[in-house]
Amino acid sequence: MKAKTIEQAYRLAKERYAEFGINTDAAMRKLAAVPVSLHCWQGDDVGGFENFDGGLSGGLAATGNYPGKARTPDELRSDAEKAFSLIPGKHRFNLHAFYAEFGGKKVDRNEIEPRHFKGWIDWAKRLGIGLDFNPTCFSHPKAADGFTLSHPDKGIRGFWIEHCIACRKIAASMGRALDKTVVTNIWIPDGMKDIPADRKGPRARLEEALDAVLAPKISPKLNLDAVEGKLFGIGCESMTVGSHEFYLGYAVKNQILYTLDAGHYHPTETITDKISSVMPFVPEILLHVSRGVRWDSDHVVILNDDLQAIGQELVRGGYLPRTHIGLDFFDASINRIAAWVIGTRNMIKALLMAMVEPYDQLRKLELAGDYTSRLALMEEVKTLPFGAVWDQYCASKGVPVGTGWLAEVKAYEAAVLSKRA
Ligand code: RNT
Ligand code: ZN
Repeated sequence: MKAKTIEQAYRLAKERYAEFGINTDAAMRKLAAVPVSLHCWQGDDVGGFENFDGGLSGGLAATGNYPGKARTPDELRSDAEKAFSLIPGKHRFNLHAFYAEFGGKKVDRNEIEPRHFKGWIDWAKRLGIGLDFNPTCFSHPKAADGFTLSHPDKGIRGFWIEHCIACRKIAASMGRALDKTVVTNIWIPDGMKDIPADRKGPRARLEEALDAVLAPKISPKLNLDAVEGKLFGIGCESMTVGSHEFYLGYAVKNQILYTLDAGHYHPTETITDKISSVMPFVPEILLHVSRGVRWDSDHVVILNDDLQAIGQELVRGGYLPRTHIGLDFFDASINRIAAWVIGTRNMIKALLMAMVEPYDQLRKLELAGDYTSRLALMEEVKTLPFGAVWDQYCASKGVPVGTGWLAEVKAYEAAVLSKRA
């Protein structure tokens, strides 16, 4: 698109929004300060770099065999950098523990140290971005029977406790090195395929294990802890130990972060209504913005009603300062860099849409009981010239406008990805 066209369209859009009392320039400034954490695992189908032979477990599945997935940390960093260059604004990168670099040695999960992430920290420093972190409690022989922190065997439980503590310490060292707080998110796959006899025991063990994991005190300036619940996973259909009620209770009691993954609820349930419901009771939240489709909780994020509603809740409620926005999807059937770019640009778009919404007017109408006008205005807003504001935002941040980014991804695919065996 021509620079002049973008500018002219924006000028008209700006006037149109001004009629509703909206300052689009101010909205774009506000948007630029909101980071989104790109999840490393979209780049290699949740593979990691450890080479345990078991493959992906924990009820996770990345389907598809699109060529060119990252096979090494350097490839993953290069791919992520390509994605960052096509996304407006300054963002973050979210690592899982099994993306450590051991220099050919075998290091088990309970022995990982900050030095195994030096490559990632140096890279993040160079890009000027923050990192986030996750213990990897799956794809490992000691997670093969589907239990980790709630395992009935004390030794295995202890192993995963050590792993999670090691992760919190690594996160703290990342936070210190980058001078940017890291969020460490604990998700475990523990659960039962068939109807359990004992639901109480595993949850009691999980609570005790989490207490042990969180026992070492770490400055909240360096690391924040989050817990992520789930309804079910493949092979874990009848009971998930870390259910929502369990973790919400745990997060409230211990004043840690609660993670809302958009794909972790019943199919007709969204996280929209949950944000304002949990915010009074937890210090901050972490979002795993995702898209559930039937059994899968991890399709690439699109600009659908659910995503727009998440953006609206965060902006309307003034929750952005207490929200860490992370993404969580993995699609191996399309170009993986494109998946990152599409999902992240959509997340940012949804935030901008919410920032140019005439929320004050909507709320006034609502308080006055004029639901007729509220509905009329909500519908009108849907066809305001938002695209022109978004295009202007991309142009102002020096990234391709429209689908201009796609040509760059295709060129990178031809030059780099297609050369990967
Ligand atoms: C799994 C959780 C979890 C994972 C990542 C890889 O259902 O959503 O967040 O997707 O940790
Ligand atoms: Zn998640």
